Amino acid sequence: MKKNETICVLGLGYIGLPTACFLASSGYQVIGVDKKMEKVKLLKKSRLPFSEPGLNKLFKKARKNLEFSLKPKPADVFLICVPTPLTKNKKVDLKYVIQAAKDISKVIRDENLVIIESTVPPGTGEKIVLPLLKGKKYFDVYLSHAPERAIPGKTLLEMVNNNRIIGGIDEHSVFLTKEIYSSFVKGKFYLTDINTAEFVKIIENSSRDLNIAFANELAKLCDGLKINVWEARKLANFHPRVNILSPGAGVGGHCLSVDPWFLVRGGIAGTKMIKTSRLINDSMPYYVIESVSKLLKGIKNPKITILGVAYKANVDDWRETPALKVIEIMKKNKWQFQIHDPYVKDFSYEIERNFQKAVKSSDCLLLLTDHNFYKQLKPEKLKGMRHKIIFDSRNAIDKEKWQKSGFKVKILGDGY
Ligand code: SAJ
Repeated sequence: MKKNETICVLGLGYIGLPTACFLASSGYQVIGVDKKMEKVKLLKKSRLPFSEPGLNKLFKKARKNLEFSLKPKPADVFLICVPTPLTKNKKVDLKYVIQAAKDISKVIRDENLVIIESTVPPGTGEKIVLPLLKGKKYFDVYLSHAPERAIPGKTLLEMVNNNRIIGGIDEHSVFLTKEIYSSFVKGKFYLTDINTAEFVKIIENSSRDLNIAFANELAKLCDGLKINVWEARKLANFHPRVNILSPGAGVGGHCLSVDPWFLVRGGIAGTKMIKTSRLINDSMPYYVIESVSKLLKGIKNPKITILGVAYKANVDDWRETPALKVIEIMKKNKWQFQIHDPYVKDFSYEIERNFQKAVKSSDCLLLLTDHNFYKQLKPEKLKGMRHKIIFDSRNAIDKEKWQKSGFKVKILGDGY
């Protein structure tokens, strides 16, 4: 594939847009496609729809080889980076992938390459996407899956340095795909068939979800045993073959809380362990609220200040954030609440940016996301709270320091 050839990237989200930028800055002509008119308008004006470290600079470098459109145009390569959400019944909803394949089929030509980056259940490429691309036409289509492993907050760095799996419907599909990613990826490439690549992506995320579920189970266990899970975990992790992850208010983001479900009803055996892990992680908002209730005993019409609604530290992404479940339960309990987050924009609820205003007349701070901003708080400087109580679901604060400032402090899993 020569660098002056054209690549059409469908879906300009957290993965699609940086990938389009990397390809354009490596010399490919890139057409970025998104169904959202607002996003396309913004990008045409050279403005970014979300923030990610380094993206501004990369976008500027890539801009001369980048154009934006609402529909795919004829190209040499098509990259599908659209979301794969869950239905209400926790089944994969492939409507965006299917629509992308249909849109591509209108402009595809003989010997074009289609790469699926979206996370999809095994078999999707071969059984669903390929027939849609070919339709009734008899020509050659190359098709592969090249799952992305970059982590939000470090997307650009990891897109370049992570090792990559590429699986294709045939060897030539794999060969062409590797050539394209080689233009900016410094990590190693591991090559396989398309079904295996689809499966590998999902088991990576399921494995992390499973390990977080274990940590969450330990946190719940420790609360009855007067053992601090954070200390216990630290000590256990000194073992050379143990790596226990961190408990928290739940697992958010568009990957870990979604992808494992793609496997739950799969195969002959089904997957009890993966499903149980999902249920444990989804139970954490309830557990957090139960613990906060104990702290609020005797306080009528409590007012809570939520600290952090991003799905994880130091990002503005709130997709599938467990904070939404926490808020839903608080509303059922008829608790009043205010929300503070230094990063998140356009949330489902109002966010108070001014920290002092957000804590004013509050009875309890509920730390859900361990943004650095909260780690650096000085408890002695907090003014105007009605009761000085804090629940920290991420072990972000120094318990002793806050206690010295008169706070009643509970850290998730601290044994009490
Ligand atoms: N979390 C914990 N405890 C931990 C680690 C994470 O509760 O010890 C929570 C976070 O707070 C967050 C959620 O899990 O709510 C997910 O965060 P994350 O940082 O573990 O992962 P993501 O969703 O940002 O990115 C994952 C990554 N997958 C793996 O590490 C196996 C990333 O490499 C993938 O590219 C990404 O999913 C994706 O797009 O699939």
